[in-house]
Amino acid sequence: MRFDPEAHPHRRHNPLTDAWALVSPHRNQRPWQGQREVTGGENHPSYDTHCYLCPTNTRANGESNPPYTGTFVFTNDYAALLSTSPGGESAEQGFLHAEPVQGECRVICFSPRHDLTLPEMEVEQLTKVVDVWAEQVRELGTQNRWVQVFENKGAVMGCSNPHPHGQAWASNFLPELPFREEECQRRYTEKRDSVLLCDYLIQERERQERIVEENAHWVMLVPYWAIWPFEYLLLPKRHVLRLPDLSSEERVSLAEILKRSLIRYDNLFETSFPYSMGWHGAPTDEGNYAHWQLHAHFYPPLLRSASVRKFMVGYEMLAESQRDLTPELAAKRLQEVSAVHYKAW
Ligand code: H2U
Ligand code: ZN
Repeated sequence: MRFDPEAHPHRRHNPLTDAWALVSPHRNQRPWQGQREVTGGENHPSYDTHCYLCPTNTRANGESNPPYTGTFVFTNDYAALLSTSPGGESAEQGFLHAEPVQGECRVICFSPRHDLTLPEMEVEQLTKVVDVWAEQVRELGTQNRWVQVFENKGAVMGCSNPHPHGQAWASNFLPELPFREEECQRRYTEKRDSVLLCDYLIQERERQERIVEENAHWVMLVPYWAIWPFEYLLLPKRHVLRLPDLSSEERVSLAEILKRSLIRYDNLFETSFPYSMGWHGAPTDEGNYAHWQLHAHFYPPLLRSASVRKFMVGYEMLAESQRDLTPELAAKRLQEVSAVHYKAW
């Protein structure tokens, strides 16, 4: 019998983090009798008096939101990182090792509309979200080494409020995962004198099978090494270090590919598709980061329906990530669904 990656167990390498994932395509027909998430409650009003993100409402710290009409950014009232926290030497006693850190956390409201998720927004409004992401990276990056822009969407992902919003957490250190991406991309460039994710995109564009959306400036694909069932990797077609470096044309084109790709997510199970997404650009200190390529990750937990999710438990927690559905089949399903939102059918 000859090894066939479409049928036989194998491991795939993630060159961006130097991690491995087990793929078990032969298990695809495994029966499921586990938990079903309760969905529903998807029809929200356009304004909610009890929402702490809606315009003019009062937040936990007693402040009122302005009557904003576009995007709105404020400092997280429960910030995980503080700019005023003391610095100094690390505290080290044998195995007990702690390092002081500083930073800042902000909340980014995408629009005044309580009910309008990214895929349902007009490209023009979505471009404003892109602009605010870029602006936060530029602004917070002047004082911090890393600015993590992200969105938690859906209660399944622990999102506390359906009002569409993201966050930016800035820190004076490189967090764990960006640190690994930094090392892998740097090593690749030292060895080959080219950029890891630019070279990866060349190979994916030759093969086409994992590409879900492509336009003038961007490609959305299911990476070969994906660990979440319908994971996306979003890449610019040119070499770009950070969000603020994007031209206005590239920002509109980014809004367009985001809209189409996220509509495909929603259409997959005809539900507002939950995920955690976030941007990885070059660190924002003075170093040379020519080996970096800007990209975004989308990690959605849903697997089989609006109520059946993948859990990263057992083998994943104790050994390594594992999946049954191959990234190729996931890409195929995303390619096959409509790019017109199901609510507009
Ligand atoms: P999620 O994106 O995970 O739902 O988090 C929303 C953030 O909003 C969360 O970090 C903050 C929480 O600390 N928040 C405020 O800053 N003010 C509030 O009045 C409530 C929640
Ligand atoms: Zn709201």
